[in-house]
Amino acid sequence: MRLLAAFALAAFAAIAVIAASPNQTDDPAVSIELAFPNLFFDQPVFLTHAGGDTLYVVEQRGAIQAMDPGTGHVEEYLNITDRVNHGGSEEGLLGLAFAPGFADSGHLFVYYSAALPRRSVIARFTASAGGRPAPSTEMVVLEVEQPFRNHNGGMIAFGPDGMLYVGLGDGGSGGDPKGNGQNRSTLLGSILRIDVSASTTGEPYRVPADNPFVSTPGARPEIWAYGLRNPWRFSFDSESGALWLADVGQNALEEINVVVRGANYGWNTMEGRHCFERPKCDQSGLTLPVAQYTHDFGCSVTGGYEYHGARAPSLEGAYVYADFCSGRVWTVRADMAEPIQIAQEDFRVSSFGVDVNDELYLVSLNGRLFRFAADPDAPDPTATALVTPASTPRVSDDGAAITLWVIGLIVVLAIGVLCLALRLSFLFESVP
Ligand SMILES: [Ca+2]
Repeated sequence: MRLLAAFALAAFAAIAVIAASPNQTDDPAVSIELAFPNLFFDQPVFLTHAGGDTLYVVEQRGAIQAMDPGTGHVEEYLNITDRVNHGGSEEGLLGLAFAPGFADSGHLFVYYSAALPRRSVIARFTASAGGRPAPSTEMVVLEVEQPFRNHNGGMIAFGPDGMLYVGLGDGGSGGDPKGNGQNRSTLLGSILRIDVSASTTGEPYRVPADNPFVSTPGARPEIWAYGLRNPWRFSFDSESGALWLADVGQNALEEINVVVRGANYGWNTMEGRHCFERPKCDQSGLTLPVAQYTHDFGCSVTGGYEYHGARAPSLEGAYVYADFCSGRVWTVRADMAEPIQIAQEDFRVSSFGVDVNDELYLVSLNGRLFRFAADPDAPDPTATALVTPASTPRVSDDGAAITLWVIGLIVVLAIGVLCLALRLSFLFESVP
């Protein structure tokens, strides 16, 4: 009887050990932390780098702050509040892209809203060697008149091909009343692709000869892709070159798209994968989003980046994006599996941005910068080999499981030996 109780106890101990072993699931175990607890910015809407460690934070009112992430030292890099119109909540200084040859040329490009007339401006500034760009170095590259104050787009980025890509919304109001999304004779509602490598005042940009609509009658040759409502952030994957784009929806659906040359992303024939304001529509020739979510989960998508940082190895290769209103953060992978929610934050994600090492930051409109908390299982970021494929099992979890099993086995054996010793002592005591 006593032996039976001992084995029952041993079995219970073994079950307890199994229950305590780490949960082996595919859910990315990530958390998000404040990156620079002492730093506040004034309505930041973007973050980028210029090929070095310095982070450049774009403030919507019309300023760019340069920050040393090692010391936290911040100084104003450029201030063009005198020409930026921040009248509407979606207007302001919205985009920044350093030229591929910035170290030599000192060229950086910005996207901002201007007034009288209401328009979007893409302009070049030139920094002095190792210094800052003077506001007087501005050279306007492109101006696009804006009929309304909302849906300005605002992202600019250089592709792996060295061309400058520009995101423009449908011109605003609601529902695209002028039909700009499907109209290729306007630059609105499109991603543009222009060559600014040899910009001069007389010829501020060139249209690349391999743009998709250079021979299409009535179409603007700058257009690379169209049918967009309000592309709020796009990015090129630093490894594959894929162009990921988030398109803000009207009243129902938010979209993630992978943009390819010449494609029509559907607005305002469709919102997401559904016909817009009508039960049926002609979907021929339209490219549907690779992911979408309804307004049960948020209200305005903020596009991010395909993750190649060191702090959250389980996210390697996943495209990270968020909702501005709900604070939900998701990932979706290029193999088009369903998105996974990885976090829900209580701040408004105005943008994402990456540093020179491809580490990802979340930019909060309330002035703070966030990032993924360092994974304790991640390789030492100072080591040379940083690649941890997402499919690789986390070694320390397996190690912990094995350790717990060994401890469990030792407990069971010890109890067994104890019982045997007690049983034997009874036998010896009963001998006269
Ligand atoms: Ca669409």
